Amino acid sequence: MRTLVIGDIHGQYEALYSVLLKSGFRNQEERLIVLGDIYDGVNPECCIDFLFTIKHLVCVMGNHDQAVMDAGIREGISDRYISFIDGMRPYFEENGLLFIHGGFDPRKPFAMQDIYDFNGSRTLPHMGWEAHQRGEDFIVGGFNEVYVGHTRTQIYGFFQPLKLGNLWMMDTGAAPGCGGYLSVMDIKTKEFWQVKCS
Ligand SMILES: [Mn+2]
Repeated sequence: MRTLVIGDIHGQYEALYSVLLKSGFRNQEERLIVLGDIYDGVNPECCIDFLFTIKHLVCVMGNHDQAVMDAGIREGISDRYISFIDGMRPYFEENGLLFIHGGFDPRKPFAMQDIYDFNGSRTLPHMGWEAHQRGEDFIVGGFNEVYVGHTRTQIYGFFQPLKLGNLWMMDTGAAPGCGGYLSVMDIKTKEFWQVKCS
């Protein structure tokens, strides 16, 4: 059974549907890990309805999803979407792999950091990119691999999932107006599929 990881969806329902189709994802057998920022953009509720059809689904909370929970704008949003967002995890860890929306600060104890660090931090990509610039391999301690969204690969000039040591950046700019792609990747083989977003 494959496990695929997908970057920030930002309400891009057509891209979500298309990229999973492209990847050959089987929604009753295979697993999808979503890195957050689902409830945003034009069609967030269609995205969630579609995600409900996936049997093995893991979602981590993005800052945009968190904002829905925080801002009191939950009025007018159906209960099933609210409980979906409410059920998103701060992060997901399995077999030495960490899936988290923003990241965390590796210079501070993991246990001292909260949901706002997990979904708002850009420290890991920044440290990873600086190490890359120095020609060094960036290794996030304590994990075999770390997958983040939130910080777009475009800021470093890339339009594909970006590997910086054991850090994988998966947000390739699907948000409306970013002119990037929604990307999904097989966590084992690192094969990935993309759909252009507008
Ligand atoms: Mn984000």
